[in-house]
Amino acid sequence: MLIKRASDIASSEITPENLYHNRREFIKTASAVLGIAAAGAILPACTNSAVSGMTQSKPKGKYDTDEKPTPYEDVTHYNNYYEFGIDKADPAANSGKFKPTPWTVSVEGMVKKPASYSLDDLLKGLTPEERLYRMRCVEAWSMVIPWTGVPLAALIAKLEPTPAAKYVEFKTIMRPDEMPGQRPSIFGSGLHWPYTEGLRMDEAMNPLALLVTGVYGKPALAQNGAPIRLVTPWKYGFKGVKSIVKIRFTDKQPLTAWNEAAPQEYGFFANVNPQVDHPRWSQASERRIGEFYKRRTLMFNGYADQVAQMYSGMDLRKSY
Ligand SMILES: Nc1nc2c(c(=O)[nH]1)N[C@H]1C(S)=C(S)[C@@H](COP(=O)(O)O)O[C@H]1N2
Ligand SMILES: [Mo]
Repeated sequence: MLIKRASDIASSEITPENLYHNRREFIKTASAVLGIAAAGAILPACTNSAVSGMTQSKPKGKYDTDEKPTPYEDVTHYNNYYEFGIDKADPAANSGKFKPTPWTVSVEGMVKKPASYSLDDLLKGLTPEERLYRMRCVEAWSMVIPWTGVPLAALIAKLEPTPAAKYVEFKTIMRPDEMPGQRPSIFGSGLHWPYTEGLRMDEAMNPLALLVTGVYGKPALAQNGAPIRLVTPWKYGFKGVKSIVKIRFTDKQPLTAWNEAAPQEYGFFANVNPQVDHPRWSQASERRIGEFYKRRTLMFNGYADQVAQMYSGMDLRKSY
């Protein structure tokens, strides 16, 4: 079921000229894996591969899935992180100069403890929780990733937003010297930097919202968003903003990077919803990385019991 037709979107709005150098590879990959004719538009893409790797041996967390983790090699070599380039291999290949330490996070806006925190100070007193989450990316590929991190709710409780705060906004670091994708270039991604994401306060307080510092029990690598990134497993992958340096509490819905770049395609909520298609492809099924047959996509990525009540009374076709 289409909520918006592809023809409603002027391709000039969503397809920066400069993306064409990668268009052939995009089309090859997208049409091979999805069976569609990719239109050369920008996609917040993840990718597909079948490489064997480590298995998970951590104690089971409260919300862990029983599904088999995606190999470490895939989790760390097939990434989406446009600051390092728009190909899936770019983040691993181009992040060698990136330094995740020292790290400072600025907490701003409607909050009782605004300050510039070192990462250690920011996370001081919070309980690390190890969980295995399924992450679903927007173009019907999915991975199962054993993340390590702290619940976002615990950090928010510690920072004490004021009652006026209705949303929390996150921003990625600006470091054009270390992040080639942030430099002015005809090969740019079409996104405006810094990468921005946001959650409504109740979403941010949901126990599934995680600030990730590790992957497979090791510190997260640059390509996975080191030293700290967001993971919201009931939402599409692009909500998971990487290398966060700014957390701002606000009463207005933040303008997020993908929503700004292609509003008809990427909404603020981005909840996984098999009934609401992306304008250019179905979101009813997905291909787990390393698997051949597609699976039926579950409402809220299988986490409806934990998150559905937050959206009761909302029209999820409009609030996509
Ligand atoms: N700063 C920043 N964060 C980002 C992105 C990005 O380009 N820049 N890509 C998003 C998208 S589209 C996805 S699918 C996930 C991918 O996370 P992973 O590479 O750890 O699987 O990161 C998200 N976070
Ligand atoms: Mo994505």
